[in-house]
Amino acid sequence: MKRLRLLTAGESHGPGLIGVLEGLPAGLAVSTSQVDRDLRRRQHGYGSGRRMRIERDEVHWVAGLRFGKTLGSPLGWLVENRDWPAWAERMSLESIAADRRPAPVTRTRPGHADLAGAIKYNTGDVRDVLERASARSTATRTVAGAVCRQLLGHAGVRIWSFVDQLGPVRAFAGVEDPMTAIPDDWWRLDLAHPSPLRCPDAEAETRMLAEIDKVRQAGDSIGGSFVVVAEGLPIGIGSTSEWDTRLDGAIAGATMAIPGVKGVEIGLGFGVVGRRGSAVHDVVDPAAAGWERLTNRAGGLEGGMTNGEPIVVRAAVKPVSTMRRPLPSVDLQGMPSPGHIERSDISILPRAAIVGEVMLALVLADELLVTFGGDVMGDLLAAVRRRRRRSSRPAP
Ligand code: EPS
Repeated sequence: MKRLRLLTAGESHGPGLIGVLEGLPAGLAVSTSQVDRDLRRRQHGYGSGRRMRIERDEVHWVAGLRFGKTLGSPLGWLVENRDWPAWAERMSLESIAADRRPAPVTRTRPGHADLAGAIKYNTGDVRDVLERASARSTATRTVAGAVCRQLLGHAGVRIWSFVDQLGPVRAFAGVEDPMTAIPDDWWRLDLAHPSPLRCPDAEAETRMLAEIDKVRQAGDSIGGSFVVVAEGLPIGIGSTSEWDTRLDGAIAGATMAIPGVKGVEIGLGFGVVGRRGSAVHDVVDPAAAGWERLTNRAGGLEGGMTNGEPIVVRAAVKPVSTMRRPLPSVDLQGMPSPGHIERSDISILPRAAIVGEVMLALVLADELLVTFGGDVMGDLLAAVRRRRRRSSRPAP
């Protein structure tokens, strides 16, 4: 990110997670209940493990706010781990006697950070690595993204997401653009009453739920994909001027940095392979009052800039690498041994999609601030309004 800086810290089974977000303008009204709502949304979903029944994530502000508004100083917060008392000895931050320390985790899980991390940090206890590699860290990212979502909301931008595939089950199979099949107010429904997997195709969702049950019985795990959408951005956010000013690059990088994500598509993504140009590019609707397109295969981005259409990002999520029936593996001595078993999730799709929303919110808030600047919210919003006026289509 170029204007915002985010630092987070916290082990999965430590006392809590902290975060600092620097670079926000002053005067942004921050709704704590909306941040807590995003934290709750990140915890919702069928296929989660027992940990999600223990945690009730909520934000505790520490810095950067006065009377509910940002001061322009760094925003700081804490999210407590309710599970901490159960781990206080095993994860003691202070030195403790060797005979009170738990046996080290020495078996490594294929697909997890275990082996590479143990070699990198020269540790004989994989727990030293897996604690920070855990997707628990996304809880504190969610606070930062939830604040950025509120900033974007003031500028008329809405971000939402849905699960579009779980294992072999694809939502809206055979529909050229699934976005055309989703009811306009689905995002509102999802905010108020999310379905178990946050999939807008009810028939596909029923089959996805059955798939999770089958996978659970087999002691296995399952991946899939989610889609994140951002609507209402002014035209021309991002720029063609250099490789690192292109907005699609920043979005892909931030989405790829979500634990478990192995692929990112914008718009048609890999769907452009094998099509002719006439079946890829989006024609401006001659009958529209603005610059709207007849299709949105570019996913809202051309030349690394927003074109006024919704940004549509799809991410491929691998199956969780902790499995009740572990794969053959090795321990840190190199001896054959099944992978380590920890309490875990079977599918993280509906929750990963919320992390997709917050990562997109972070990148878009950053780009908005880079484009329009502003020490105070009023200046930022005035600049956004000016750009919107300049982007209206001249009458014929
Ligand atoms: C995770 C394993 C599980 C998940 C965790 C990520 O935790 P535990 O080991 O305590 O059962 O629940 O995710 C969260 C705690 C969270 O808040 O998302 C892992 O190994 O990555």
